[in-house]
Amino acid sequence: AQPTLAVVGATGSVGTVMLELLSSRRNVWGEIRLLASARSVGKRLSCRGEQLTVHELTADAFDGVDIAMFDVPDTVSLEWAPVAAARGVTVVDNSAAFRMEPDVPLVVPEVNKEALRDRPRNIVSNANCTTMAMIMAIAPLHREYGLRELVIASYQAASGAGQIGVDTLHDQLSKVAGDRLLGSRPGNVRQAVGDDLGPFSAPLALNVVPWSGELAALGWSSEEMKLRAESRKILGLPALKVSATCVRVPVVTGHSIAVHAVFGSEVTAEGARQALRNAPGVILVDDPEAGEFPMPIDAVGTDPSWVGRIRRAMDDPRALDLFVTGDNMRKGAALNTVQIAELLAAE
Ligand code: 2RA
Repeated sequence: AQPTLAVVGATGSVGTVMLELLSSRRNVWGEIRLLASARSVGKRLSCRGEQLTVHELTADAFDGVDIAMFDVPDTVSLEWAPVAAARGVTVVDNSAAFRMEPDVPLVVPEVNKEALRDRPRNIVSNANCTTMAMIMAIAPLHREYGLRELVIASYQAASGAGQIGVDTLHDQLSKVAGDRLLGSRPGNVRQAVGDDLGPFSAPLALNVVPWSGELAALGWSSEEMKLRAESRKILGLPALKVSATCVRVPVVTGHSIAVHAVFGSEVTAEGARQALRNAPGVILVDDPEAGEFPMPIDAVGTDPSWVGRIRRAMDDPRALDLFVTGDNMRKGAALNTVQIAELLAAE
């Protein structure tokens, strides 16, 4: 019999993409059960061409479920993933709640699917969307040249902060549209945008905001710390040097990352391109003269990480500079979760 899948957080923005993917990918599932908080109960959502009713997230709702994909806040995952796991459900969790637990694998199928084998808590974690886009490009280069260090700047889209992030960006854009003096005098963009900053710490329209997540140790943001810790865990490089600066930009969907990667052996730009051409889940877009480079407006709605602007560093023959863009809602969240669930289903 085909396995039963639960989607926990089915009404959220990532949940919505999960249902789209379940409808468009090869169908490996028997029943698909949609679960969410009490306020969404009774909503009808379309999946695989059928209308499914959303049920309340309760312990009994996991009866008969084989695999559950969770996209809920960390606190909800912390409470409910162990409840499901204790009932024999294998949980694939997209929150940060379990990612760094030593007995929970953090899996990107194209990079470390062997980590799936060892899951004593019946929980598997999905990486942060920024880590995900970057790691797809970096893992094949690591296999080729042996990674030593990453220096990264991210350009993160509003949808990484949820639908509220997208709504806030569009509201702000309509407030600033048409006034050509905005952005050429101190404070006038703040004034036009007003006090409603939504999930961001400053106006996002006509601006970039060098902050994402919460304050962590020594002035680093939680997002920057996640990039470091998750890259180390996924690549199995516990001493990898990682310095990240995470920045929110006025883009709807598509996280981009500028990467300076230092390796153990000498690199060439063409060797790197060849490694990336052969890598699953990666698309090479690297013809700057023709205006071809990775950008969110092109990568949105697609599955792979788009990689380009590949250069050997001018001052270090063992370092590459490159630019990556990936759809943070798909591979960055829903798609990777679905891919892991499909691997579990095949077991
Ligand atoms: C963000 N990576 O972009 C975080 C969470 N999805 O805000």
